[in-house]
Amino acid sequence: MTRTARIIGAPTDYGANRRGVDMGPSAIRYAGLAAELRSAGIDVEDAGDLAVPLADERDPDAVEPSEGTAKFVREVEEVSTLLSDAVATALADDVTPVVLGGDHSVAIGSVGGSARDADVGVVWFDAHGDFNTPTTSPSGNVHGMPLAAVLGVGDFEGVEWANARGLKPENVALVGLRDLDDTERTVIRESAVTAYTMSDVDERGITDVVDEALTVAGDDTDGVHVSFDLDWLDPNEAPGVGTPVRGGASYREAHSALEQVATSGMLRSLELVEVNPILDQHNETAELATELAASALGKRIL
Ligand code: 4U7
Ligand code: MN
Ligand code: MN
Ligand code: MN
Repeated sequence: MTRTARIIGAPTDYGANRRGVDMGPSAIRYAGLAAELRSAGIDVEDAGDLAVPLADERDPDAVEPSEGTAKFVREVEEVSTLLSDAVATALADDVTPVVLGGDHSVAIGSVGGSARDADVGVVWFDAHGDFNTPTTSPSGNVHGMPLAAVLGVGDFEGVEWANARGLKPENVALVGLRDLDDTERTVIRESAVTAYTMSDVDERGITDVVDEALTVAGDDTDGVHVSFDLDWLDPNEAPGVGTPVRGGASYREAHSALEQVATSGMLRSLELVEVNPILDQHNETAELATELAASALGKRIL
């Protein structure tokens, strides 16, 4: 059966520390996402972009981080609610949501929508843990908090718009970590999520790690949401991201990981986040995002 992908743009940067990721959906479409997916034999619908509150005048540095702050949390809530509905609607229409960020705070909406009426697991490809809470965050930026938000950790306990109904920490796997904040590290250790660092990838190889991550996410669930932060890749491969960290996944490791996702047959929803066209070189990070989406959705060479 041919899979139909529905592209949903979430052009927001309210969760990030710098402007630019709001142009991600546009850059990824310009890089040819729909054509790339169609040439891989996938049917494509484009739902356009969510109506994100206008941000042209805002200055992230104007909001001082203080303990317990989540910057622009009202705007993040608004976008999350819109996105959660769009993702849940796509799934009800029997198509695969492909969400284009936007900063990683959009995961609150996409995971929320994916896990609204089903038990869902999550594989989180990222240099970062995204497990801060307003209390532990050194920055106050919500893109460093979405996993804690959907799991209801700390300040997020009982926050209905943020918590994902059908998601348990036992079904969350983080892959490729290499930059955690001190308190965030402790919270991850104490949580029931499974976390693999880049050292695990070095020692065991990407295939073994992703295989185990998919087993964790797929254990007794109806499907898997893949949240893909482009900063998971090494900055040499993906320069157009807001918070680059050296020592990331290679081009081949990234394709291989997402080909494994496709082969598993468990992919329920996908998101590609944190592409920042302002920092990119010749749109190559957006092009990479289009290629990787095709791999995740089942593109085959032969
Ligand atoms: B991304 C950070 F302090 N941990 O919380 C924070 F280092 O979605 C970075 O993974 C978060 O890109 C990065 O602000 C968020 C920081
Ligand atoms: Mn992230
Ligand atoms: Mn990241
Ligand atoms: Mn980032």
